[in-house]
Amino acid sequence: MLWNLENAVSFSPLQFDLISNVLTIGYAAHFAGLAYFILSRKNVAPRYRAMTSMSVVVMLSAALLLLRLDLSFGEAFVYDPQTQMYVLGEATYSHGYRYLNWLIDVPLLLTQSFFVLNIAKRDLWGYRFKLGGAGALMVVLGYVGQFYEVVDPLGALLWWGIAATIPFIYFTAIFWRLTGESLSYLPGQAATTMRQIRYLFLFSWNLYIVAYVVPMLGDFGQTAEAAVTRTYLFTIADVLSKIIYGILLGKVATARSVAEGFEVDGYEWLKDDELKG
Ligand code: RET
Repeated sequence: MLWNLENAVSFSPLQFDLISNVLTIGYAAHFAGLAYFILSRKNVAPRYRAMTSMSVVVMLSAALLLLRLDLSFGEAFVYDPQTQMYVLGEATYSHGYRYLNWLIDVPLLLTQSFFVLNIAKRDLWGYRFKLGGAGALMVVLGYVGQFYEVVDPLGALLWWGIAATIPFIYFTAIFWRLTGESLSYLPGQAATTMRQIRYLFLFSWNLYIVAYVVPMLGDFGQTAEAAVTRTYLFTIADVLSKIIYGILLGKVATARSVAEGFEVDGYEWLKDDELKG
């Protein structure tokens, strides 16, 4: 059947709770992130506020879609007292909601960084188009592939995965170059944070690939344990690539704002940068 791994296995109460709990943490964290980004808007100069707005949009779409995912999990599986397991009831569960969330968030996350980088105005739309387009293409290919995770995990899933890797490498190379160039012109603290963002980006975005290949891992790949494992990996990747990434980009924007003479309460210490930078 073309459906997700979860539907092909049954869960012990512990496994059911582990998945349901981490899905709950997932959307709760994004709602918390939503509050944080709304409240911290004032910590950046007006020219960087569109970047914070993008974090707000990312948080809201992720929180709602992850909530939908959590509800879908709860609806799909029912407790069977006979076997003492959670088994598929009248509905099925779809991991696909994740990918639909990525379709919104991936292009936003990739182009959001442009606000704190110095990119010539005439190049801006070109980069938006390349990164946003390649990001969306990667998600669509991955989305199609994930339908094959039960019928043909190593064949079809792998091929869609390889296809998705091409746009992934393309936009990662551009992102790496643009953010790398920024290390020479960003003021002290902003450059330090940008260095962290680059490695966070590499780590967290690659974690999605690790989660994606879990169903391919031989016998283990098709078990309830594998379903638990990949849900945790996806959630960790979500928190790192959206919430922590957004917080760090905000730090870069605050450091730039202060270096440019904008007064931010509580961040006066960043002013030293101006002298160094
Ligand atoms: C897939 C398929 C296998 C190949 C590659 C993939 C990459 C996925 C990535 C997803 C990032 C998602 C983010 C979501 C935020 O909401 C599709 C798993 C390369 C990098 C950042």
